[in-house]
Amino acid sequence: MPTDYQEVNFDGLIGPTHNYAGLSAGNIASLSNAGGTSKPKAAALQGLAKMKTLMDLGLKQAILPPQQRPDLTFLRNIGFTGNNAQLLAQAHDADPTLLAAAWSASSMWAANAATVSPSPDTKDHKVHLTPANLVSNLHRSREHPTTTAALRMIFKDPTHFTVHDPLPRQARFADEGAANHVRFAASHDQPGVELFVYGVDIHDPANAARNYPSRQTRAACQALARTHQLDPTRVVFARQHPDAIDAGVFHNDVIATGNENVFMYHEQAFATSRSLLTDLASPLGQPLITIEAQDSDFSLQDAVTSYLFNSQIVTLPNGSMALIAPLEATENTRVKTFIDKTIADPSNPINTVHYLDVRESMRNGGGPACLRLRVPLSNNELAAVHQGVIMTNDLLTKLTDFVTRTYPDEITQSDLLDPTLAQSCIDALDELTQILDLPNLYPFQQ
Ligand code: SUG
Repeated sequence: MPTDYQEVNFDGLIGPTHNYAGLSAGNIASLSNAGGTSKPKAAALQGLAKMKTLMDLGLKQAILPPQQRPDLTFLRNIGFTGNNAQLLAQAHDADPTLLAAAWSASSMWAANAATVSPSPDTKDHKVHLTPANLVSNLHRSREHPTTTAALRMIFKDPTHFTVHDPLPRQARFADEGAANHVRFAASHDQPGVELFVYGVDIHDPANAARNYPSRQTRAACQALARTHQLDPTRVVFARQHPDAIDAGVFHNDVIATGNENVFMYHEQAFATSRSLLTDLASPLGQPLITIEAQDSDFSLQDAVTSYLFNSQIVTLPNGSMALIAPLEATENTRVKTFIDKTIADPSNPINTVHYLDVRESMRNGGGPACLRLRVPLSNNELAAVHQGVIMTNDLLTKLTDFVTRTYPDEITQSDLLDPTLAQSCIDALDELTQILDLPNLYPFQQ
């Protein structure tokens, strides 16, 4: 099925400071693995292996760089002082979660980097990208400046791309990026219908989640639809079910996903599932192919532990679709049965499943789909992207060597006090910007 249009997956390269600090309320994996020993080298190699799997399936793959961590400027901004050893020790003594926030490698979850509207959907026919402000969590709220800088270097050509400023950095506009956004279309090159999912609406505070924070606001979704110049008749806003958030569904991509005309979700994902399907299908001009998991198939808890809905659904060059699922999905018999049934069912185009080991990321609540930002691009647009981040076998070899040489094998929470580790992580990033040809990306290079 040759086409001059494709979805390109930009995966976050897992950074050398990947660690388990329990920083994300409402993210059960993050909380339950807090204080564990992480394996940054293995983590990054798992991420690269995932990219290779997608390339080997004939798909276009690209990469987003990690952030400058530890973020010592942040620690100085909040009043810690001295040489780097003293700075880290002071932060730890005041509040270990502040120290951990400075070290977090959370930018690996590229689905939270930005929201993307491709050119068939926008009034000016440009690709619009808005970096997410991620204000709901301290450690993530530090990502947007470098994310914005990186996206502006990668999507530099103004004839094809607009990289907006992040939305106002305030709770009312809390935005977590593409993790709460699904685009449907008859095929990637056709005008789409964009679904924006939120957990909070200040004008409708009833029925909010009670146990865990809701991260995405309706106001943020509406602002994105406006700035991206979307046709209002082809935009749908839906609210997450509060019970889902309270079961650990901190982003919609933990409970629902879609690709082209396929929509896979759990029946308890949304506050209004039934009308949602009609709302999406009518502007699309054709019914969606729905794959609904009912509570009798498996529970919200099963969805959260297995991360099935954080699979990527990808369109293969032959037009069929594949599910790129986390290995954890095989460990729950109810979920595995559901996958087997879905693959065997001729009424949907998903014919194959690939189970990937991204366990290091999964232990912080990030599955295959969290690790990537989808950017549907025409061949012309793809040619205008900064080519240093487009994955090739040569770049994969270079990055594998780079990670193997420069990343620590393990990090425990006490390692976050080590100024030598801090320096070696930052030195590694200097080399990375040469490999990706992104000079002066990081604050320490300016
Ligand atoms: O924001 N975990 C991330 C996981 C993000 C997953 N992304 C998507 N679902 N798209 C988060 O909660 C944990 C960090 C720690 O605890 O060390 C963390 O930030």
